[in-house]
Amino acid sequence: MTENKHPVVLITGATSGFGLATAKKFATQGYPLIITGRRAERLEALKAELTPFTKVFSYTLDVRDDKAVEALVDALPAEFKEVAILVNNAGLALGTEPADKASLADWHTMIDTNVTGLVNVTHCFLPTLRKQVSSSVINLASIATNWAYPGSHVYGASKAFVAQFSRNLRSDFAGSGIRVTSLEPGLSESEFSLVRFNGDQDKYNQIYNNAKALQPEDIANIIFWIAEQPAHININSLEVMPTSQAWDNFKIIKQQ
Ligand code: NDP
Ligand code: 8X3
Repeated sequence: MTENKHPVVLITGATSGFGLATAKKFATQGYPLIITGRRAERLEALKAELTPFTKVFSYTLDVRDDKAVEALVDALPAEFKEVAILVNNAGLALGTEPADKASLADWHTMIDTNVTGLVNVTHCFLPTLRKQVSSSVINLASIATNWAYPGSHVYGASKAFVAQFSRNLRSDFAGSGIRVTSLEPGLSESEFSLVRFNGDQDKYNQIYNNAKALQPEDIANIIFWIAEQPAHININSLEVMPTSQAWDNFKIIKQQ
């Protein structure tokens, strides 16, 4: 087996948006890549696109399925086993209705994906990450981690879990080689809001047209920058918004 020149990167949710752009970023810099997601055809197309740049192993994976995540660990070919950079990116929001109008099934799907899925993958790869001289776990949280807004309820709460889980991992691994980051982006253009709005393109356009939202490549560059920091530096959390976005005032609902 030939030695890898760069650490092995595992990206969940590499079929779209941030994950896809991050795969391209690391691939063009020569990092061996494990790309995962549920949509097999997209993974195969991405693998074909990136193979001229680096070694790519693609694996169809639903992060909610803990047994499938365990199977990925066993399925990795020798040159992909030493995962040193884990990008826990797979995630989604469903709906923007107020909590009492939201679907319980959607709440479960968000918790199963954003919380349980992220925990499944992290738990499976911690032993490998621990073995590396230096390794990184970069978790995709959100501005919804830190700021409340109407319709965020379970989505924001699931991302608050991601941020606190990241801090707690830092506590467990302080002084070890494992670094952990909670990356907290704001308005970003990807399939995220189409998924959230159940495919409603008009609703999507109302928000994104002329908003100059962050692009997946912006987030990929930030993820790459975090991973490339010298081993003694841990970026604990990083919140990023497009320049066009800022906080609104607290609202006051007048009472009679
Ligand atoms: P996209 O919808 O473009 O991409 C989401 C990715 O997650 C897809 O590759 C999808 O792949 C994957 N995914 C979803 N569910 C599962 C699952 N059960 N198992 C495996 N993979 C899954 O959205 P973004 O790229 O924008 O979002 C990426 C992450 O960033 C998410 O965690 C999101 O919450 C977070 N985020 C997004 C922001 C935004 O405004 N866009 C801002 C802040 C954070 P597939 O369907 O093939 O499984
Ligand atoms: C996605 C950003 O503002 O839609 O996490 O919650 S937001």
